[in-house]
Amino acid sequence: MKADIVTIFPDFFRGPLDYGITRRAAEMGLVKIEVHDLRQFTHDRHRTVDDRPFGGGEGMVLKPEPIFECLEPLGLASREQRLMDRKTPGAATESVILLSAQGERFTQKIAAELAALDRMVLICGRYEGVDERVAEFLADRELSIGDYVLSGGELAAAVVIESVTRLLPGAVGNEASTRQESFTAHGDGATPDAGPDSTCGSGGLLDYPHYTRPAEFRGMAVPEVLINGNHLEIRRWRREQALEKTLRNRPDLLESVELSIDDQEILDRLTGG
Ligand code: 6GU
Repeated sequence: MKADIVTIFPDFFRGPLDYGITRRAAEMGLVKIEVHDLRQFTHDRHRTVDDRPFGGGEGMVLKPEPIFECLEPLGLASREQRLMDRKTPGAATESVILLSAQGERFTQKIAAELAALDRMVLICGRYEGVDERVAEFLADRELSIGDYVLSGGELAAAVVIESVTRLLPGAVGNEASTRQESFTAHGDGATPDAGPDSTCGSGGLLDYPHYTRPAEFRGMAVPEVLINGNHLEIRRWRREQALEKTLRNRPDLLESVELSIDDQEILDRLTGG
């Protein structure tokens, strides 16, 4: 996978992508990340990347010309071609993505879609906005990483690259571990080799709690069930804990998850129903 980042803060990315999985994946050649400095595509003495909004209003808007000119030498297929290739099995796939608070919400499902691409270009929005012609005529899609305001798309680009990179085959030591964590819904095409499993994977629920040694620490004990080694009981306990945590922290996730009769029984008990 090739990942291009378009930003006015190229130095920002020296930090977050130089550690852990992303660093290892880059060293292994699984991902090649290139950062493009938007100011290098300006032509005036002040290297202007933004301007005042037509129609008036607060703040500055990123100009379209440097962004379009930055992408031109990348040798991408046309936007029309890219959108067609996305639906053609086996076609080389590229995607140009604008990161902005106005985008579609980025999820694990979209991360899995992006992990199947040959190349993604991430354009980091800035200031109060980006000239809309970028979203309309240059980018294939617009993504946001959540319902809060960031002053730029740089952190979002790092989030997207980290979550996509760890899905590339070979990037994470134990591939089963990426399959069992929170938000990995089975059977949505995100994890083609993982069969549905009501007890082992978290299947769209939040992950169950984890413990390691010591078994007792400052009077805080690890749940007895995990120490006894009864694997059936451990599986049941973890499922129950995952359901409880999801009910408490993310009840919205329960709407779109497939629950077994046992799951429903557990939930009824937890909600006193
Ligand atoms: Cl991608 N950009 C900005 N500016 N704010 C955000 C965001 C992106 N995602 C959530 N908030």
